[in-house]
Amino acid sequence: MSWPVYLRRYLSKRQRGRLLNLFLFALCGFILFSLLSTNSKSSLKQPLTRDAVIERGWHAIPDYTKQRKGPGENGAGINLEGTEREEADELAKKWFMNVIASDKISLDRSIPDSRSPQCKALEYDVNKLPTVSVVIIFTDESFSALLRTVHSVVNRSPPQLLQEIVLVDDNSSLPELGEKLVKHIERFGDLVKLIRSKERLGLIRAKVRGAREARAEVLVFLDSHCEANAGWLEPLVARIAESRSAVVCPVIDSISDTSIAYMGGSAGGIGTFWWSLHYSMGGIPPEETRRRKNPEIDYIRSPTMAGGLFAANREYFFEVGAYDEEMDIWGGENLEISFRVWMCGGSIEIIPCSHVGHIFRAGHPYDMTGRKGNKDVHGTNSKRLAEVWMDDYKRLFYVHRMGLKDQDVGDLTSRHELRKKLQCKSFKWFLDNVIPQKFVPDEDVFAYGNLQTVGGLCLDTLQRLENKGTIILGVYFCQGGGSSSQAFSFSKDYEVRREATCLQVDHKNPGNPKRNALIQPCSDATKVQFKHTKGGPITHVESGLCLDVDGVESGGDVYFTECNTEKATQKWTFQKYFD
Ligand code: LR7
Ligand code: MN
Repeated sequence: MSWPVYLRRYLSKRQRGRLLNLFLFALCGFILFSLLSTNSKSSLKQPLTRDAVIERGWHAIPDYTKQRKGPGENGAGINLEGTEREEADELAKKWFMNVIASDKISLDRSIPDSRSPQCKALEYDVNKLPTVSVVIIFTDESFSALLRTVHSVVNRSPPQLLQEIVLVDDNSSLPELGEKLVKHIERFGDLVKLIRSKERLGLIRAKVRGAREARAEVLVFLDSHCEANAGWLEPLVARIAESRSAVVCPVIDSISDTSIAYMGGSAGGIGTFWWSLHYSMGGIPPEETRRRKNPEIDYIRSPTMAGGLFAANREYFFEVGAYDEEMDIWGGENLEISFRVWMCGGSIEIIPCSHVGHIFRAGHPYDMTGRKGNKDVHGTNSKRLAEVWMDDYKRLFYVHRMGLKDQDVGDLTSRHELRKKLQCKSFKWFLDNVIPQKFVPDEDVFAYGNLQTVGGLCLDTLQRLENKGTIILGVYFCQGGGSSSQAFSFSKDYEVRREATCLQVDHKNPGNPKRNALIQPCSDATKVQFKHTKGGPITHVESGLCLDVDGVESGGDVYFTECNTEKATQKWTFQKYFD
């Protein structure tokens, strides 16, 4: 190295060496310092406090102790009139919600606190709880609904807990979700991050994308049309701090799609499923009621979750397999994560003290077509989950979705490997231990399959919608294999039933020689029982009447009437009998 002449003149060689060392030392220090400071900024070890947000003039959190006035305040709905109403009705065809009403309501509106008094009385040491990344995914969401979700999270989360909100834009095309959105979220500073996807991911991959971006210890997922309620976050995080493998859901309050009114509810049920692999809700089973000492506060073990709103330890979420990223657009991932978490050693729980509102929409305001023009993303996603997680019980899914049996749904190797790596338990274990009340139509029954009488006719729901209440049964030409509208069981409780509906004799017009054969929701309290042996009559125990039919030509409805052993139309045979 050559030193400038004037330095050589005044400093000895040793002094020059010392100066060089000093300079290098300072340089290293400076580099180290800059590295550390940018790092701490991106990992946000110190969450941006609410005071800091307010101080910088970004977002003023309203004082909810003061009464607020304005449309929609205190969770009120908006009733539009005249042309505005007509316009809203027209727009609802596209949005499946009242966007005009939503736009009228403050993004910071007040909503009624839907917690029980016991929940309100709980105290949490937020400085000791882990921090949270809230991931909100959206595609072409209504601007006001999306931002009300963001504002509600900022306004109702303890600043010590909320490290960041990660917005994942799943390739929206609405202009207001472009620059206008960027400008709007500037008021939140570093608290809100926005990720844009250049290609449509679908909600499953979008959630994983957001989760990968998240930095806090706990992940919370929300749909983009929610409102977080008072004290929503603390009990979720506290439960995860207590049990790392607990995947926890708030109670989902409902926000009206027509008026945007916020309607609080209480934790009255658990998540279950249909064999068609749709989500459903059920009552809290008696064993669970016995286990929970404090019904207002204690978590509820739930076999499944609805899908959109939940929290998990971020590392655990990835350890247990995040999501199947080959699932497309919408559907199935909620049951997949539910079965998987339980079978692989974790739990799905509902936390009664945490409430979040969600706008329930009757349709999807976005294109539901998946890759390669797939018009049945729920079906193909569900087949992936059935093949990987349900063992032989997938047969019950195919009863409903025969057409999917030969459908290619892509490679499943990595998901099978995941199940092996985590040494997950069987689906039978899940049924026996997590949801023992679930009726398995071809186990614990005397007989199962279609129920045939003379002339190649089978008992049939005739596609009448049994989930809408009671329907009258009929017959149709037998469909061979397992057609869902012809699948019946003769249960060990002597009921003739389907998944959740049971055969019953119409009690109206008792004088009528032909009484309607109904199918209605089964009841544990009052079981409607029948006598039957192979090739014999289906006899209603209480009335002694027998199942009969006049034929497809005469309308096809079946009925109960006086028993007559001579009549061929009173002889019935199930497809399969078990000993
Ligand atoms: O391609 C898409 N990309 C997206 O980012 C499709 C959707 N999305 C976004 C969308 O903007 C929204 O924020 O994903 C979110 C969920 O879509 P919704 O609101 O149309 O779905 P949903 O509320 O009808 O559906 C429920 O089931 C889904 C099954 O895949 C997901 O799990 C949803 O998160 C889930 N929502 C809830 O569970 C909310 C509570 C419902 C109850 C009870
Ligand atoms: Mn939703």
